[in-house]
Parts: sequence; structure tokens; C-alpha cells
Amino acid sequence: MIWNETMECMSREQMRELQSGRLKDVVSRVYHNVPFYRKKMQEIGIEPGDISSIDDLAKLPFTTKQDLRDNYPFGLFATPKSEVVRVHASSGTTGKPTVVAYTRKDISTFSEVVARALSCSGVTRDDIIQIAFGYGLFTGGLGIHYGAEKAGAAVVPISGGNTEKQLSLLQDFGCTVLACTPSYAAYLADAMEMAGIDPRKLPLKIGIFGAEPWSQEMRAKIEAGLDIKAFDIYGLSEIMGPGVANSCSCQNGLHIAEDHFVPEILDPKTLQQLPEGSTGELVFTTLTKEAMPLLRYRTRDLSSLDYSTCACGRTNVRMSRIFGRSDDMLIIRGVNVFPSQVESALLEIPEAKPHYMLIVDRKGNLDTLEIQVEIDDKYFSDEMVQLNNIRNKIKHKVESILGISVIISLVEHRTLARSEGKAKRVIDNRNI
Ligand code: DLL
Repeated sequence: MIWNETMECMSREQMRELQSGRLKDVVSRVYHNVPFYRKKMQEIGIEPGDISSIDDLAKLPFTTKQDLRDNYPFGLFATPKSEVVRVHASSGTTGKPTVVAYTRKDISTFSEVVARALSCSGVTRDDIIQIAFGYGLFTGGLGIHYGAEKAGAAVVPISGGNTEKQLSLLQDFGCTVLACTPSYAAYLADAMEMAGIDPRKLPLKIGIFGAEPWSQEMRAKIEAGLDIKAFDIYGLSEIMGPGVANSCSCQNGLHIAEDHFVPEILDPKTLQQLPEGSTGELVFTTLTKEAMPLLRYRTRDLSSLDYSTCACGRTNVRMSRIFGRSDDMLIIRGVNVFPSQVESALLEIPEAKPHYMLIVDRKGNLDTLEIQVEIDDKYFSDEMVQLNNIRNKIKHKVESILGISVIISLVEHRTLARSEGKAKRVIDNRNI
């Protein structure tokens, strides 16, 4: 169990002092080592010497996902490549993912924050944790893996999918902790019921769920279905991965590891800081990351901050669960999907018109994505075979870009609703 009382329970003054020192350090490092940041700071006329405390955060430039894409793959490194020991990428897209990197010290920090997050959820060295997050380039699998080992728990690195095997290992190994996306947890609960397994007879007691938004109702459903207590783990690859924040036993917000990541809540339109308690866009500055520190990274996630001391004793600021996003990104089966990716796939297919509708649903706890696509009159036909060929061609193209399976429905040209203003391209029926 990793409970870093110094870092998790210090007074606000001490935290501000710690953050101020670390902020000065990271600003100087990126200014001197990352041409992108030096240029950005020069453009707005600031130098590292202008930053003397955490109150100066608002003077610093923002970083966006597009900046990471523009510097793909390794353009934002602040250390020589020889110092990098691991590379990950954001979930989704087989096009250009956003790449992130870690030095040995970064991996150690990553493990420490995840270990703290798991301990915050009650995981100890006596636990066996089944990690059903993907291990691909996604940060979920390996991130939780290293943190769980650091916390002293025994890791079962099964990765995502293969539901039957998940169920047999849960039973055979007597796993006490399950880590995966909340939708997969709900799916496992259903699969368990169908297989006639009584969750009350299993040693499973803690769920570590995250990587996608979920509601209180969903939590209650999973807790009942698996007979466990479910905790929310938040993070994003750009900032580190899972463990940026985690809910504690009070289940009233997620404590941010703010000795490493300073949060701000901004109005997504004016980009001004909002008063404590307001809902706005969450922005993070990494204080200690070596390989790829980021200043004021715009997460596009909507949340609010609460600086009051929690009943669990931790003083680290709490963020509310994510309310939604300030952009159009969807998270489908834990994978980040932008409607614009579908559009660029369709533009490469002559038979398809760039008129489409994404219909997201949740069937039996698994997300489904149906894409209705208008077909050029020239190609529309009564011939089943011809339509099937077009459908398969689109399906293949879209799936290779999104990295998830989709259902393609072909419709005649001019049948999808047109809108006068901003096109409505997504219907999300998931109710989360
Ligand atoms: O999803 C990291 C992660 C792995 C977090 C495992 C938790 C558990 P990305 O693929 O970069 O990284 O996606 C980050 O996922 O900006 C949020 O929109 C969403 N997200 C992550 N955790 C939560 C959560 C990982 N607990 C994006 N609740 C973020 C709601 C979440 N949304």
C-alpha cells in the first residue's frame, strides 16, 4: 500500500510552495530544451524569469492535442532520446496518434501516482488485481500494472477482451480487484449472470474503472452486478496516463496528484480561469515530468474543482467526475473517436457522400457505433451484391482508421437530415 501522507495531506500553503518551485523548474526546462515552447513563450513575450509562483500559471501558453499532432512523433521531447525508456500513445486512431514518452524517473512517478490511486481505493499487498485494460499503445494496461506492483498487489495482466477467460480467471485465481473500463465491467457483470456465476461467492471486492465517462447510476449498477465497491480512476496519456486523479472511499470527487499535475478550470471560450466550484474545461500543467512536460494542456474534459479537505483526510484538490467534453470527441468502448475521422475516411471513398450520421448506443452494456452513410446516386442499386461491396469497403476503411468495429448502414443520397447551422452528426443514445 502506498500512502504518501506528506504529499497527500499537506496544507494548501505548503502545496502552493511545492508547486511554485516545481513550476519554475519545468518552465525553465521546456524553455531551454523544447523549441516549440521557447517559440510560444517568445511570441507572448515571457521568459522563465517571469514565473515566480503558481499564481503566474495564467501567464503561460496553452498546449493542445493539435500541438502534439503537429510535432508528431517526438518533437516535444525535453530530454535526449537516450533518456527515454518508454513510449505510449493516446487510444483510438490508427492514423496519427498523439505520442507520449517517459524517462526512467517518469515511469517511477507514474508507478507512484497509480500506486497511490489504487491505495486510495483500498488495494493492498494482499490483493490480486485482474487488469483488463488494453496493453497496446494505450496507457491503461501498463500504467495500472506498474502501479499495482508498486503497491505490492499481485498482477494478472490479462489485457482487454476474451470475456470467457476473464470470467474463469476471476474464479480460478480468486482475483480481488478488477481494473477495466466501466462499460466492460457492466458487460462482465451480465456475462457472469448469463454463465450462472454468483458474484457474492467470488472474492472480488474492488473495481478500478475509468478511461471513459460513467454516471452514478452506472456505478450503482456495476456495484450491484459484481458485488463490489467501484472507484473512478481518471487520467490521460498526454499528462501521464491513469492515476492523474482517483476517487477515495468517500466517493465524493477524485483526488488529483497535484504535487505532479496542477489543475485549472477555464471557460473553454474565453480561456479565463473560473472561480472555485465552477464547471469548465480542465487544464493541466505537469510539474515533474522529464521526457515530455506539458504546460497548460487543454484536456477538453469538463469538470469542477473542490479544495476543501476530504473526510478521508486527504487535502489534495478533488475534481468532480467528468461531466462531458468541450469538443466533439466520443469515447466508444474506451477508444477516443472524433467524428471528423469518419468524415476523412468517407472522403476517400468515391461511392460515399460526405453526409453521414453517427449513432452511438449501448447494447447489453457494450457500446455500438452505427454509421449511416449517403451513397452517390450513381452507385445506388437494387443489386444486393453491389451494395454489400460498397458497405464492406466503407466498413474496412472506417475501422482501419478508428480502430474499433462499426456497423455501416447505406442510405440514399439526400435522405439524412440537413441542418441550417452546425451539422448534427452524432446521436448518442447511451444515456451516460
Ligand atoms: O484513457 C488513460 C486512462 C486509462 C484513464 C485507464 C483511466 C484508466 P487517453 O486514451 O489519452 O487516456 O484518454 C483520455 O479519456 O481526456 C477523458 O476524456 C477520458 N477519461 C479518462 N478517464 C476518465 C474517467 C486514458 N475516469 C480521455 N471518467 C480523457 C471520464 C475519462 N472520462
